[in-house]
Amino acid sequence: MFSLLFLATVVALCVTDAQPNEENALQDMQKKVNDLWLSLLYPQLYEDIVASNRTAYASCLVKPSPKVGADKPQVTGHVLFRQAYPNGKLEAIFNLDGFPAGANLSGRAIHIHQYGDLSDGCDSAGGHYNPFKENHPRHPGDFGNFYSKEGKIKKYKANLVATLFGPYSIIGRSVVIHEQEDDLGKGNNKASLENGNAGKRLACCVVGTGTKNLWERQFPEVKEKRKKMRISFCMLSRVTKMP
Ligand SMILES: [Cu+2]
Ligand SMILES: [Zn+2]
Repeated sequence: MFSLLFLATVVALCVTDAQPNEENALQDMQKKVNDLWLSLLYPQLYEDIVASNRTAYASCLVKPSPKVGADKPQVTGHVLFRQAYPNGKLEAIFNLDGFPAGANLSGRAIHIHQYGDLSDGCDSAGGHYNPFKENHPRHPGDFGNFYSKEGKIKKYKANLVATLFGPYSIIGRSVVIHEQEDDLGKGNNKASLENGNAGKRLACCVVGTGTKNLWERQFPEVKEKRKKMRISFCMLSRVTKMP
């Protein structure tokens, strides 16, 4: 199987010097190579992607870490992913509940961690998923800080670096929700460059392939919130521009 993949890749590389008028043929060839890789390595995922208009979906059912005491927030919910195949950027919906009610001025870090092993709660998920041996916060699953409102986090993010496709796919890895804010590598210590000093792992889940159903159910809500925020921002900037 790998010799076939190698051959297909070599064929694709041979045509990378193509002239502009051969661009369509080149794109077609790249698409075929991508299809071949995916259909051979992940046949079920490939079938799902083709069946859902060449868009991949993944979902992660968040549960509190059993190692977190009852005095800490018991976080539940979903992290959902969508990505157009083969060149689309990853989008995500973070829909979480169980944070303390009331305004929370401090953020909570969310990351992709290396392993999908939750046998010892979220602690067995390993460190940050770091395929390119970079410092934090340049790991593909460093999603930054999230702020809860009335105990909930509802957030849509687009243009993420992590991917559902290829050798660096996050499928089978875990999402971890932390107790504290991510210092984004500015903490002046070793841990800051590894994990952002984000503290305890409150909750986590393993990313698995999914259908469009959950995404389509939850997306209108986060999209509506985004639209409202954009309108308020536009109104505010108009007010501040007034003489
Ligand atoms: Cu983390
Ligand atoms: Zn990181």
